[in-house]
Amino acid sequence: MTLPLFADDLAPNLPRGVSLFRAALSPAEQLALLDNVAEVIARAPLYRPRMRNGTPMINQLSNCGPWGWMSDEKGYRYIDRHPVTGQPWPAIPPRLAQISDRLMGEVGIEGYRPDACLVNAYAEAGKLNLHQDYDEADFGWPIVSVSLGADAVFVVGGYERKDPVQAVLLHSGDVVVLHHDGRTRFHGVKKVLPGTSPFGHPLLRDLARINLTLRRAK
Ligand code: MD3
Ligand code: FE
Repeated sequence: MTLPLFADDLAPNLPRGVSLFRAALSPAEQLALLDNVAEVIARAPLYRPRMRNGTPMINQLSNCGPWGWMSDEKGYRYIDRHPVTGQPWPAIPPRLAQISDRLMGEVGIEGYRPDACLVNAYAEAGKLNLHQDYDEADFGWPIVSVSLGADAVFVVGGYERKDPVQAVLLHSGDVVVLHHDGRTRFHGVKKVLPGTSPFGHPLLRDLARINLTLRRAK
């Protein structure tokens, strides 16, 4: 018998405020979203921001919505246009806003109007070091995360970097809602599992995994 890598994969016991919706999106919805992401990055090209210390980030990113997340030597912030092209960010695809609305109904949150969506583009060697999302004005609003493409080992911990973390395998079509006391937990992506995407798409020729995070920035 082969031991599964994640014995609790089907029903992981995640902390309060970290709500995982497995296979929330059908394959057709995922492919349509990937088409929308392709349209977004045609207008707002992926680029590799620098961290505060000047080193380039591992993943490329872009944004849609009125505000986009940005990092450089001046630090982290939300800006209203692409830092390379100078153009305003494209609109949040209606399909993505609808997915968020649907899940807000399930977690019982009213009045969530995301004004930013970060597009994280992972190559096969992509990862995201343990961090907190701390650049938004009001942590009372949730973050909605949509995974597309290859599986990824996601980790979520506590409120201090040294706190123990729990690993969860995220698949294409999974959606995570971070709310309440889940919102400010440390989290990251340890690794992408190359070749695990359930389908092909032009975007997934050069990229392994796309993660979309809807946020209320301001
Ligand atoms: C848990 N993205 O963009 S999404 C990020 O898969 C980010 O690309 C990861 O972390 C990714 O900032 C993880 C899931 C996620 C997002 C925000 C969280 C999990 C979170 C905030 C608090 C706790
Ligand atoms: Fe994050």
